[in-house]
Amino acid sequence: MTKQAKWANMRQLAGLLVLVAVSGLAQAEYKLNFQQPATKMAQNVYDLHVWMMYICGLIFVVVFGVMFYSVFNHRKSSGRAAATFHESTKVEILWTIVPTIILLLMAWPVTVTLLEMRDASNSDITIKVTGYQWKWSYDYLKGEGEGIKFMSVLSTPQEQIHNTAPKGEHYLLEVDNPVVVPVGKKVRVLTTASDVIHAWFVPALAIKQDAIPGFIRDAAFRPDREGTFRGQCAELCGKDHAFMPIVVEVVSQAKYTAWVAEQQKKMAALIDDPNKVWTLPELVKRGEAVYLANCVACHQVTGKGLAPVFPALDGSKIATGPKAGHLEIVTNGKPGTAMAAFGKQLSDAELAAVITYERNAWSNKAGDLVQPNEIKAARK
Ligand SMILES: [Cu+2]
Repeated sequence: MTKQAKWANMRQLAGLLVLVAVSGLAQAEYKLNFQQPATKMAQNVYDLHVWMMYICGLIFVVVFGVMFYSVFNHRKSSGRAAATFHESTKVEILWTIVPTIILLLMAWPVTVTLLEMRDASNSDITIKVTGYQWKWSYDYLKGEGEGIKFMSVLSTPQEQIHNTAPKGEHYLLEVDNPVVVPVGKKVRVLTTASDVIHAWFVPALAIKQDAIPGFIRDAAFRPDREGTFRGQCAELCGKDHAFMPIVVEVVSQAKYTAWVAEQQKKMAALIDDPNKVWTLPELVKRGEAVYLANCVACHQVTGKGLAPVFPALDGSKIATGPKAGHLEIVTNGKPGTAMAAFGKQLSDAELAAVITYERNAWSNKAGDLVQPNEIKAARK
């Protein structure tokens, strides 16, 4: 390549880079900083971040200032000869002490904040957060709202995900059932998981806590303003890691009390009469809803699955074979695969409904049904 051609190439490349940078700026509403904090702790974290940026900025300016000054003023063409000094005790002491002081200036406020963050004692409300592939469940264990329990699943429509509809404002950051907490109250969250490691991460509350199967970790926050705060799972947890967002709604005390009453009514209505004998259409209808909330991510709406990892249910040996085998795999999962043990997540009626649905949906025509009491008996 000639020198000229090389230059032309370089110019083209530079032009392209500028274009990419400018279009990026124009496209995204540029957010350079953290989310607005919603707790005192989040404010502390925010301030620490700013403090660190000042220190780093100062170091940057001083180091590069000295470097460029030296490069320019001590250049060969102005007739400077190289100095030949070494082993200066003064300099060595200085370059040990100065960084130590800088590190202390950074470490001290960080340690204070971290210690405060770890304090989850004397909470008003305790919520257990369980990560599943790929959704969250919330159990209100203590305080106002005790006993409330629900699953929180991504509510972004499939059409938006598959680009057949324009994307909404809170694309992939919206759920069917948000966590609701009252403003000004200390909330302790206990995190755990039922399959793999997840992490409960809500930036505006300054919480990022791993949810580990077999372990309970805790964190706490006291929201100081009302609002809706969004987060995501922050631990790579499998195929739909990006599809298990977190939404926390901070409301006034009065609204919270109303929400608790409403939830408790809903929970009471959800308790199925254990002696009820269900009909096939009833089970299929309920089962479809359970399927859409729990199974669709892997086995797909069409029941065709995603080969080779997620097997098809449409026409499958298990979904059209003997009931016992079907019941076993849905309730206890299949070790070593992504198939979870739904016995831990769903009620007897939900399991009966979803199994009945799978046996009678698509081209499956088993024609039989599973009653909740059969699930109950199989659980023992
Ligand atoms: Cu996850």
